[in-house]
Amino acid sequence: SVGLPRHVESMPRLPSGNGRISRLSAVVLGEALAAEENDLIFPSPEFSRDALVSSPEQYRKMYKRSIEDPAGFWSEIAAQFYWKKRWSPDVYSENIDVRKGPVKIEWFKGGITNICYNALDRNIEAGNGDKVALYWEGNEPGQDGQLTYAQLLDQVCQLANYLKHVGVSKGDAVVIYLPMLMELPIAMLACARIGAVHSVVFAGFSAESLAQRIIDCKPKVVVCSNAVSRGAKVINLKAIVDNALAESANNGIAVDLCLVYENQSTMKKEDTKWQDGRDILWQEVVPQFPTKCPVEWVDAEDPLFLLYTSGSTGKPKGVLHTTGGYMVYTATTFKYAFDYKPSDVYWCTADCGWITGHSYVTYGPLLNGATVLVFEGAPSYPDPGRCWDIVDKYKVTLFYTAPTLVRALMREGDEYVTRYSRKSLRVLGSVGEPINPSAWRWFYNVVGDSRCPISDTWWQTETGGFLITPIPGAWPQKPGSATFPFFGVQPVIVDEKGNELEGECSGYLCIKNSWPGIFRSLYGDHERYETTYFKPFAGYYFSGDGCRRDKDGYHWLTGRVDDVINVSGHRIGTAEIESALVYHPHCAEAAVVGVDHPVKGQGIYAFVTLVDGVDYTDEVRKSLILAVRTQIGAFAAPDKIHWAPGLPKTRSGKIMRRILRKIASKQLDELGDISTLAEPSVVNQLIEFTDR
Ligand code: 6R9
Repeated sequence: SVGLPRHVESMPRLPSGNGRISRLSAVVLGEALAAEENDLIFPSPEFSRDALVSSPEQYRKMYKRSIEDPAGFWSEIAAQFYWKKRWSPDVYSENIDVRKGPVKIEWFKGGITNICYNALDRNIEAGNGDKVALYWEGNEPGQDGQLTYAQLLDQVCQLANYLKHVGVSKGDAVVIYLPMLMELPIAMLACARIGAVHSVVFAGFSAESLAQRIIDCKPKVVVCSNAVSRGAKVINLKAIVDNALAESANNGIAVDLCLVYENQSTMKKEDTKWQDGRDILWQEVVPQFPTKCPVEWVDAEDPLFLLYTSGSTGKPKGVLHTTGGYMVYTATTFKYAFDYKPSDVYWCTADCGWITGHSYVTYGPLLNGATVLVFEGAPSYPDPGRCWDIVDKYKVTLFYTAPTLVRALMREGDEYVTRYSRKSLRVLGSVGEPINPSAWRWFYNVVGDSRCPISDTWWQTETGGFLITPIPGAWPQKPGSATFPFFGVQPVIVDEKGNELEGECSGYLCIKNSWPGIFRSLYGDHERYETTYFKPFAGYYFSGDGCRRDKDGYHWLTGRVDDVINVSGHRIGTAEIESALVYHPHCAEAAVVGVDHPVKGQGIYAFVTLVDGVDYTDEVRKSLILAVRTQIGAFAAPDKIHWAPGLPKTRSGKIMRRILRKIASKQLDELGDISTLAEPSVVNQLIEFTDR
C-alpha cells in the first residue's frame, strides 16, 4: 500500500460541534502570504453536514482508495454510466515515463459508449426529460429561452441527422465557431452523438487564427453564426468566417460546407455575404430532420474533441481528448467540486470556446443531469449588476467564474451587488488564474454574503478537468489557495533537477501517474506532446506552473514558469504575439512579456524595434496593435508598446527576457547582472524610451 503524502495527512480538521462558522482576520494587512496561510475559512456546519464529502477524514479515506486502487475507484464510478460494452481487459494502462518508451495513456479501453447518450438519453430515461437542461440568457435583458432535456435531445438529433446527411461520419472533424447560444452545446453534442470530432474555436479569435485551426484539422463542415451582440457591439462573425475560409482555401484546404445559424441581432441581412453552394442556413435545413438519431457507439479511447491552446513556442497545439475517461472525469469533478445537488441551477460564465466551457458548461454538468445557464452577453452590460440580476432571475445556486471578472466587478463598488438578493447562491467557483486574496475575500464576503464556499479550481486544457480544487464542505479554505488534490491526482513539486520536494516547499508543479481526463496527444504531433509535457521532468506530467505548498499542505499556484502569459484567464504564448508583430512590415523585432495588471491579472507588454528608416509614431503604434488583433484576436492586443531601438541580448543572440520583465514592471533596481549582454548600453536606452 502507498502511504498518503504528508501534505494530505496534515490537512486541518473541521471544528467539532456547532462552533465557529468562519474566521476572517480582523485586519487585512495587504496580501502578505503569511497572513493568508493562517487564515482558515470554515464551511458552516450545516453546509458540511449536507455535503457529499463532509470532513477531511471522509475525503482522506476516498483519496487513499483512489491512489491505492485507481482501477477499483474509477471503475465503480464509471459503472454509473451506460456502456454498450464494458471495457476490457484493464481499467487503465499507461506509460508516462519517456525513458520507458512512447507516452501512451488509455482509460476504459475496449469499453463502448457515447458521451451524448450519457448526457441526454440516460438522464431522460431516468425520468428527467422535463427538467430544464439549458436556460439561455441573451445579450439584452429580457431575451431568453430554455430547453428541457427532452427538447435538447430533439435538437441535438436533428443537427446530428443533418450532419450525417451531408456526409459527416465517425472520426471526421467539425469546426464550430459559434457564440454562446444554445446552438453551441447542441453542436458539440450532435458531433459527439455521431462520433465526429468537434473543434470549437472561440468566436473572439480572428480570421487568421480560425484559418490556422481549419488548416490543421481539415474539417468536413464549419458551423458558425452570422453575428453576435456583446454589450453595445454587434460583431459580424460570418465575415470573419468568410475570410478564414478564403485563407484556408489558399492553403489547399477548401471546406465545402458552412452551416450558418442566424442569430437574432440588429445586424442587417445584407451585411451577411452568402456563397451559394457552400453556405447553408441552419434554420432552413436542420429543423427538417427527424428528432430521433441513433447513437454511434464509440470506443472509450476514440477522440471526442480537439481544442487548440497556446504553448510557449510555435503555433497553437491541438489538444486531443478522448471519450470514456474524459466523460467519467468531468462528471465526477463537477459533482464533488461544486457539491452538486439535483436542485441546483448552475452558471459558468466561461465561453464554450475554452476548455472550461467544454468540461463545465457542456459535458460535466449535463452528464450529472444539471440545469445549466448559457449566457450570450457581456457581464457588465447594460451595467455591472447584470450577473446578480441573472443570478436572481434564474435562482442560480452554483456560480463559476474567473478572477478577472471578480476584480473588474469589485472595482465598480458593492452597490451593484448588494442591490440584488443572491440568496439562492450556495457555492462559488473560480478558474483561469490564481485568485488574489483580496479578490477572493470580496467574492466571498460581498457576493457570497460570507456563507458560500469558493471552489478555486486549478486545472488546464490538457488535464480535461480539475486537478487541485477545494471540495466545499470537506475542509477549511484559505483565500487564494486551490487547496488539495482531487481524487486520483498526485501532485508533486519538484526542483530544477526533478527532485521531489517535501513539506513546505516551492517549485515546479508536476503530476505523478495519469488520471482519466488527461489528454492523449497533440493532434498530429505526438512528439511535441512528449517533449512539452513529459520530457522536462522524466516520469511526470509537467504542468508549466509554479506552486508552493504551505505548512498545512495547501497548494498555492504561482503562475506559469514558461513563456505563456495569462490575460484575463486566457492563455497566450508570448511567441504567438511576437510573430504577429513581426509580421507587420514596419516591425524588425519584438519581444513580449507579461506584467501585473490590476484587472486582467497579466497585461501584455511588447518591446518593438522598427525597421530602419521608420519613425516611432503613434500611428505605427496603433497599426502594430491592430496587427495583433487581426492575426490573433482582440484579447491578445498588447496593453503597451515600448519602443526599443535595441533589445538586450546575450552574445549568442538570445533575448534576455528577465531584464525586459524588470523594465516592464519598473523594477529598475532589480535588473541583476547585465554584464553578459552583448551590448549593455541598450538597457539604459530602453529605460530612457519607457514613455516615448
Ligand atoms: C482551465 C484553464 C491553464 C493555466 C494553468 C494556470 C492557470 C487555471 C487556475 C490557474 C491558478 C487556478 N490557471 N486555473 N492558476 N489557480 N485556479 O484555465 O485552462 O486555459 O489551459 O489555462 O491557467 O497557469 O496552467 P487553460
